[in-house]
Amino acid sequence: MKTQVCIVGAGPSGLLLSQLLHLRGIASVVLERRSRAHVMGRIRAGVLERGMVALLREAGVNARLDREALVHEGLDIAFDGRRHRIDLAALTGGAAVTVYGQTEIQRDLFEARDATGGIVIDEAEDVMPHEVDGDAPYVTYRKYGVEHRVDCDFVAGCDGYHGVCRTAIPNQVLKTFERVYPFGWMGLLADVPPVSDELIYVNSARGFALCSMRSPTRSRYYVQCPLEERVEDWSDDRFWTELIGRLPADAGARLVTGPSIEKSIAPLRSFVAEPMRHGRLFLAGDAAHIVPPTGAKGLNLAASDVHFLSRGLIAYYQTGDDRGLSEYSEKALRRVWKAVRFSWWMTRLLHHFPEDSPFDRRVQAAELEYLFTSKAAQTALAENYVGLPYE
Ligand code: FAS
Ligand code: PHB
Repeated sequence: MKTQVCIVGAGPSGLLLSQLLHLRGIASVVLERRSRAHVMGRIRAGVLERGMVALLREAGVNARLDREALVHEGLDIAFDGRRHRIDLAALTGGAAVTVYGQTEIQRDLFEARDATGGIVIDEAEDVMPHEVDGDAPYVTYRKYGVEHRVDCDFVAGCDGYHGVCRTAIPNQVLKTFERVYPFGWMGLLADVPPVSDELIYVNSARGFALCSMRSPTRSRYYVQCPLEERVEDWSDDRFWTELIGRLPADAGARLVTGPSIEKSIAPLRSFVAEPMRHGRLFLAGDAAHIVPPTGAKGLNLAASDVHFLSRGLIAYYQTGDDRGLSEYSEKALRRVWKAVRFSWWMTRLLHHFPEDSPFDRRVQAAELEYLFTSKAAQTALAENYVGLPYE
């Protein structure tokens, strides 16, 4: 099989890139290791930056989002029995965030690719990029026991943190930067009305909690938990009790509980791989970077990578201009590191770090007090949360 861009991974990065390229007449093949049902079964992000929404609109997959998504102009930070609303819109000249689940984005993108004749091959085993530092890269895979080869001009590694494409960059070229956090997030999804109209981020004496949502009838909650916790040890009742114990009293009193649809524990890490390009291989999304979900940046960084990469590929194929491709890694990483910093800062601000000294805890309390009382501090949080420009 021959194509122009072989995309490894059918997560949001891979499918969005494939759809954007298709709309500009550029052919791609998407190779996905798991089944489509498995990909659709993942519960992940829920908050979209304005840049992500614009890109989904450019990809022509915004119809359901426009009907069903919620627009939030603020969020609450709660600490020490106090709750402060960060007025995102007022502090950023009218910007807001959009609440729409990653699962729905995956559904919309799969449907768009199917409707436009996209080639998305799932359950592709042992996908492996070859000769990415030459002029004729190719990707091999096996399906139903039959070996296949995709010859292409470029390979897009959209295969997430545990993917294979990053390993195609030689060790002497690849530099990685990592911080692993000493706790995880236990998330619960339930068909109950959200406790509040907007998100509530909580730093409580018992640890971090987050009240989020997917719709007016479906809520998403998280509590910080030790890394050694096992989700099977947490009944729904135990989760709800722990969550109520961390929420401000008024929110706890209003919380509507119910049976979980999904419950899982995600570890938290910050990770960046440089460069995001090697020869004719380009990394995008979680394949190149991971952030703790505190700042709601993971999925949104995948969007800005796809924005830069799709423009570089479109310019190359339409005019022969390869500057976008040459500048891709540097441009993407400039925005990645700002989001990595912000996600680290939000995580540091709102979680209990077991190794913290009394001094550290006083500094954290002072940082929250400063945030509650300083418009400059709130503006800094707001402009990062709604999303820094794609520049
Ligand atoms: P993805 O990991 O989504 O997709 C990569 C795809 O490549 C997968 O479908 C995988 O099966 C496939 N793949 C892997 N190896 C392959 C191989 N060798 N061959 C072929 N295919 C291969 N972000 C937020 O903003 N907020 C959140 O609350 C949040 N929660 C998260 C919870 C969890 C448990 C995880 C893991 C991530 C969470 N994220 C969150 C981040 C998440 O949304 C990612 O940023 C987003 O999925 C990135 O999309 P992709 O880059 O497409 O990577
Ligand atoms: C979510 O709704 O899943 C969500 C929202 C905000 C975050 C992380 C996760 O920071």
